[in-house]
This record gives sequence, C-alpha cells and structure tokens, in this order.
Amino acid sequence: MRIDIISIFPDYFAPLDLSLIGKARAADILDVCVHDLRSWTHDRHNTVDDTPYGGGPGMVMKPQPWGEALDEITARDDVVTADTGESAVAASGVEDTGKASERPSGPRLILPTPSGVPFTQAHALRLSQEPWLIFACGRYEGIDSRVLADAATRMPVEEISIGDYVLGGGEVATLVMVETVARLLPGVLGNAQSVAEDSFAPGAMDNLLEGPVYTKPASWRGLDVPPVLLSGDHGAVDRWRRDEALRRTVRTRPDLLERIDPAHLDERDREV
Ligand code: 6GU
Repeated sequence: MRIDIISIFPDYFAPLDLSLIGKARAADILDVCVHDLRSWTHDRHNTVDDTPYGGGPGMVMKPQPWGEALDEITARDDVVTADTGESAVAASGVEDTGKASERPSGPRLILPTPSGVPFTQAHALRLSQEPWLIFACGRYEGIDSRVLADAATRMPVEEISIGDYVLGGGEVATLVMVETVARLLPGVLGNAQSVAEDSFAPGAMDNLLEGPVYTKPASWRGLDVPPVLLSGDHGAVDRWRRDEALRRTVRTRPDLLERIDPAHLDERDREV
C-alpha cells in the first residue's frame, strides 16, 4: 500500500518510522510519503491560510497550495485514471507493456475532520484493501471546500472524524487512521489471529470488548491468575473469556450490546 500525507507539520509523522509501521515500511509492505504543504506555496512567507469569506473567527486554508499538491502527488504515470481505465502512460502514446490489472489503481483521498463520518474498524478494514491513500491534514478552521469538490471529480474522497472531540488539526487523526489500517495489511502483524480477535473486528466475539489478559508469574503481589487459564481445558478457557468479555461490555460499553445479534447469545450469555 502507498500512503501520501500532506501537512504543514511533517514532523508530526516521525513516529511512523517506529515499531510495526516502521517495520512494514522497511519490508516494503507500506510506502509512506510525507509532504510539506508549504512546498506548493509561491510567496515569500509560504502562506497557506487566509481570512474566511462571510466572516467568522480563525483562518481557512487557501485552495491553491492544496490543488497543486494533489495534482503533483497524483500525477504518477503508472496510475490508471478513474474514468477511462487507461493509464496516463497509455494515453500519452508511449509504449506500455504493463497490464491494467497489474498497475495500481488511483488514490482515495481522506480528509480528517471533526465534521466527518465516525471512523470505525469497518472503515479501517475497507481502507486496508486500497492500494493508495492520500491524507490531507487541515489546520485552522479547515480547508477551502472547493479543494474537496475539485479532487472529487478525479478520485473518491471521504471526510472522516476519529471521535466526538476537537483536535488542533488532522495530523493526530491521520496517525490514528494510518496505524489502524497498517496493522491490517498482510504481513504486518506476526499473528493474524490477533486481528481476527480484536474488539470491534466484525464477527469476532460479536462486538464484545476483550476481557482481561495475564502472563507469568501465576502469582504476583498476592494476586493469582484465574485458575481456569492454567487448567489446560480449552473449552473452559473459551467460555471464561466470553463471560469476561460480556461482563466488561455490559459495564463499560452497554451501547455495543444492542448491536449483538440475539441469535448469537446462548443461555449462559444471558446469565452473565
Ligand atoms: Cl479527523 N480532525 C480534527 N481536527 N479534530 C478531530 C478529528 C479530526 N476527529 C475528531 N476530532
């Protein structure tokens, strides 16, 4: 997967060199490219914002740098254009031996904004199937709306929020989404089972939160690991994990219980 990120604070993305994502990049599973929006400004002060039409507080990001940034980043000659299915290389008449099915298809543009649709694990799963994502990180009161309208004539665009609170800009939201998507890419996590069993993974534990976990030693500061986990009885362990998941969900996220298909609850679940 290729990910381009456009921001006036490229340093926010230093953590993408670390841990899982750093390893995925080193292994060529993920190609992340961070761009400074100011490199598409042409004035002495590298201006990216201006006062809002209609008045109001704060500043709005100017369309010009964003338009040029997206034009340049998306002008890759190995990319199939959305409406013709013909690559820019083929359209130029230059010999092109690659089959369309072997070329990456065009990018999907993500605009992190508190006004967007709420980001969920289902979103992440869908985005993890894409070959190419571009994140446009707005600051101030947002990006001139015509940037999105113009981009949408050439590529799919999604406005996404990571929760009901307001951040200073799209950078941290982009980090959240990139990490969530990257760990779903084949080969990124050592254990594919941990993805399948994640809280919020569709189908896994039916939208229940994961219960408590333990490791050695079996007794620590007078606190013992629940004996069932040492029993070797896999059926009993599975049942215990489900009970704990139900209890935790009832306690902290009762709203999730309403999304569980009643057909997936047995008699024992109802007792918990
Ligand atoms: Cl995506 N951006 C900003 N600035 N604030 C947010 C958000 C995004 N999601 C929640 N709050």
